[in-house]
Amino acid sequence: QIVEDKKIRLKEHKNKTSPDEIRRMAEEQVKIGSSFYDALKKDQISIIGEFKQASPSLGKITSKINLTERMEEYNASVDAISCLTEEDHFLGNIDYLRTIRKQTKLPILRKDFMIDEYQFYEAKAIQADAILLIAAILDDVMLKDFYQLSTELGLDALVEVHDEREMERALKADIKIIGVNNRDLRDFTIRLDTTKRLSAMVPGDKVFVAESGIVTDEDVLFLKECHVDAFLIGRAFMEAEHPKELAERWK
Ligand code: IGP
Repeated sequence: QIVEDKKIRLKEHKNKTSPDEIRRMAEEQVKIGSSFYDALKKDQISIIGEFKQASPSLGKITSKINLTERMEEYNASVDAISCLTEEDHFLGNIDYLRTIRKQTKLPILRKDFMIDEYQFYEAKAIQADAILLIAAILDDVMLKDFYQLSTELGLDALVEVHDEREMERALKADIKIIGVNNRDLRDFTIRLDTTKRLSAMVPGDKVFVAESGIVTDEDVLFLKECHVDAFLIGRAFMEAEHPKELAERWK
């Protein structure tokens, strides 16, 4: 359903800004954000702080701080930003990413359901540094083509997998940044054990990201033992009055 709604939104976006126009806008951009890949590929653990206002599993999230306050905290404590731009199920918008861009030089990941080339040019046009590719909604040809297009545009790609089969596909496609989503997108159940299980398959030269359901100190300790390079944290930071305190403690 999310993908079906995305197709309708895509038409709206194309009507507002034509594919030719968006390509032109993409070409005109000068890079502001630093490298997403470099931000995660460090000796110590990295943290990606997310901005999302709702999700199908959590419903509407009420934040105690506004976006500017959030960005001040993130700028002082995390290594990269993830911004939801999906409109119908996560209440995201590309305008949030534009706003965030004005408030940070940290690399920004455009978190969305990427199903069409247009969205990659759009990501570049709004000055994102990276995009998300969800293995579960892309076949091998799309995964390869979208990965190549991202590289051509100078966007890093975080490829999200959820099981062994998807991990195999990501490894075969020679993806550099692999994320394990601990949330099952079919029934929204969280199992941090998913990261542990799949970590055994990941060669050391990859950037390995654990996503979703990271809320407590115990969660962080558990995942550190799985040798992840980075955490992606949404809800826990969105609900915290001071996400900076959590980020500093979890480093
Ligand atoms: C963040 P959480 O449980 O910390 O709020 O999760 C992030 O992993 C989640 O938002 C997410 C997501 C996605 C959202 C992971 N994969 C794909 C949209 C699309």
